[in-house]
Amino acid sequence: MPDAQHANTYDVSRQAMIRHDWSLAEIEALFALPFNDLLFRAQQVHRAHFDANAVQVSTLLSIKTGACPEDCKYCPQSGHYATGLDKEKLLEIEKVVAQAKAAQEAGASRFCMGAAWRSPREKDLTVVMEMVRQVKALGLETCMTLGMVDADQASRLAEAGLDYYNHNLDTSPEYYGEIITTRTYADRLETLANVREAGMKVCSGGILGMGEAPRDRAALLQQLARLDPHPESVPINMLVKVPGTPLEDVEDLDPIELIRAIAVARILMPASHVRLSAGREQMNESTQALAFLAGANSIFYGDKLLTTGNPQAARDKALFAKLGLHPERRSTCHGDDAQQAALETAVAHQSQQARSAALAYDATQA
Ligand code: SAM
Ligand code: DTB
Ligand code: SF4
Repeated sequence: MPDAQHANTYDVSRQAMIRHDWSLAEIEALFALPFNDLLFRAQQVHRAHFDANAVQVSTLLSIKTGACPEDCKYCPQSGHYATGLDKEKLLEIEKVVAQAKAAQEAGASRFCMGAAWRSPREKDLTVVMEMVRQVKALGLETCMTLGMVDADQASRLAEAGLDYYNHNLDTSPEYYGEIITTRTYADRLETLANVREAGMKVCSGGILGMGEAPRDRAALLQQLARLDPHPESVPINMLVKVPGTPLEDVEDLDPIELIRAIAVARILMPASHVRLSAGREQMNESTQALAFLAGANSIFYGDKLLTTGNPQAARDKALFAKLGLHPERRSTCHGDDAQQAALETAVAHQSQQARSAALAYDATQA
């Protein structure tokens, strides 16, 4: 971190790194760098903006599951595909708050609630607004992903205190039509503009490994970097191949390509949190470690994503301990230092136990 004397120069140079005009050729040139050069550059950018060993920790909950009218080819919750998923109506507020408390006690700082909707109906919006109020009252950051929202819906969610709204671009504009036909790329950009206009933080990213070309990955990141300001949170999902979805048999993406995409996302959006999102259960520890080295600094934590699995919390604690990572301090809710300190002490204690457990576990595998 800079000392006071250098603070101004440092801020100016940091600001200069924030660009929204990356050309596709420039982005493809980053992807084409020798791997070590790309990771070195991403680490430099990462360290100029973040504590390189801090990882923001969010927990997800599906508050309304399945029977979605949209036809996203990757999604187990689309009503267009037979995935055998148990459908659920909108959860009761008390159940959501109880899950949020459990997530907080386990060490999450943000609680993300997802609904399988094209967009929220009026009667649902009033319920989810109350969920936001009650989850926020626990001292957690709140995030929701409810499909498309218009300007009025976005401002009401913001009024309820919603911190982040997640809405992904998913892939490049060129490949998008191969994946979703029931809403357009322009619809998605409009929702993001409504969220930003309402004063909420934007969470937007995409999915890799859907059979897209390398150029599509570059074009997705270009679209995200064109958003001004950049999304505060950029989830990079690796496709979870769910039987029954049209993408169940798509060819696996080489993990090195995932790492390259994370490194390029870090370079293009230096001050954004880049989340190593869905797909971690299928990844080994080395791939995840490389993702953190490439600049990923956020994860979903907890045994479940929305409908599919995520690494067991105990395994993630062991991984953090092995890599010397720690949960990031909350960026909002200043004045809550006592609670944060208690959380960090609890996590440090658990980390110590997890480190011993990881060593013991590894010894049994040797
Ligand atoms: N229905 C809302 C929407 O689409 O905006 C919110 C929920 S939706 C499940 C949120 C995001 O999860 C999608 O935009 C997509 O990026 C991601 N997702 C869904 N299924 C996935 C899968 N099988 N693998 C990876 N990511 C997935
Ligand atoms: C995001 O980019 N990934 C999360 C969250 N935003 C809502 C969802 C991942 C879903 C993976 C498939 C599932 O569990 O249903
Ligand atoms: Fe519905 Fe969202 Fe799944 Fe698309 S990604 S089918 S909108 S739940």
